[in-house]
Amino acid sequence: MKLGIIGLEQSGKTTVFNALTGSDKEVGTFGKIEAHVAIVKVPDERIDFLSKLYNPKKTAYATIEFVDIPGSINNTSDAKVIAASREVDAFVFTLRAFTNASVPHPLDSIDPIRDHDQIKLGLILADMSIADKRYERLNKSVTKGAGTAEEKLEFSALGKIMEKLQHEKYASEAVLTEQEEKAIRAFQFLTRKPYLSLVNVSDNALSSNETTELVQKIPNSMAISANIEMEIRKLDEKDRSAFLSDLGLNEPSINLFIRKAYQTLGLISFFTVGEDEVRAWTINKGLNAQAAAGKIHSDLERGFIRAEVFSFADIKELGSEQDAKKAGRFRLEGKEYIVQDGDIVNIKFSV
Ligand SMILES: Nc1nc2c(ncn2[C@@H]2O[C@H](COP(=O)(O)OP(=O)(O)O)[C@@H](O)[C@H]2O)c(=O)[nH]1
Ligand SMILES: [Mg+2]
Repeated sequence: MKLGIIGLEQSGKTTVFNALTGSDKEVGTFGKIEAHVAIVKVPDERIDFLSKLYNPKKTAYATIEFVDIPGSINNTSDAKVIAASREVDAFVFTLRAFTNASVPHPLDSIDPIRDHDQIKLGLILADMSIADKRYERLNKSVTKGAGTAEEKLEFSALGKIMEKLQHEKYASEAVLTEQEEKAIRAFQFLTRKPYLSLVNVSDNALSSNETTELVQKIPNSMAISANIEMEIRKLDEKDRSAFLSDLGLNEPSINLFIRKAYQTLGLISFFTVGEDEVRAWTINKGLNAQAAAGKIHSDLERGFIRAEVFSFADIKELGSEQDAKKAGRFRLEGKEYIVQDGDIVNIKFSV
């Protein structure tokens, strides 16, 4: 899973990147075009618990790759910025709400809703330029009865997408058949990618009424103070808890953000456990047991027999696999079983 951090210049993208990844990249580098990339562990208390219980040689958390995409996404986006944006699976929009007299805003005023619209417009324009060109070319062949079956699918899909984009709507609103979806996948339309917004507020505005109202107006958003989060990330464990409780927080907002990202992207985690390894696996919600087994290894998918399943909640409540079994909380599931968030899975297979 690759998440691209995008937004206007000086909105705090690099600060957010540092907070998320524990990096120490220079901030305030207006106009520098260099993307930063880092892979981070997804904090998960369930893995902490299982690791203590099984005491394995190795503990592996799920990971997310973050890309700090510099420059602005707006009506004059740089081609490099757009190209980098096509490569990610989903977006984090960084919206500036913090005031800081020494940091100029490219549009000279603080207005996160306007900035959200700017980003949206930038993404729509980038998609339009691609869709438009291809649509016009296909229009010449397909409407004359020429063109392959594949091109006809592409043409009908692009027609539906253009219709949305022209009305300043996202391509994701176009309802496509599975085949149409396949036919246009290679275009990597920006406005078909999921996204969520971080409203970057001043240090003292995290829980103000104004912030609460703002977050309600912006879809899929939450407030953070990127500056504070970056500082929190730098502290060691002990100082961190003290600092957080001073701020009246239970945990860094960044953890909350990652859970929200999972929700927005429709992702869940299942676990494999044992003496060798306790590990989290990330899958799309709705995947069946056989397909999920394939995430671990293709042999497990090919030779799938059954899945032995506990729920994390049962193991936590009852303390061990034996006790969960005694309580009748052990399940044998077939290949069509839809894997649930928090399932602890052991795949039986034969190849
Ligand atoms: N006061 C305040 N300043 C911030 C915050 N986040 C970023 N900044 C400042 O805004 C400037 C631009 O930040 P940067 O992360 O480089 O923005 P980018 O251009 O979007 O990557 C830097 O001087 C940061 O220190 C914040 O939460 N509060
Ligand atoms: Mg930057």
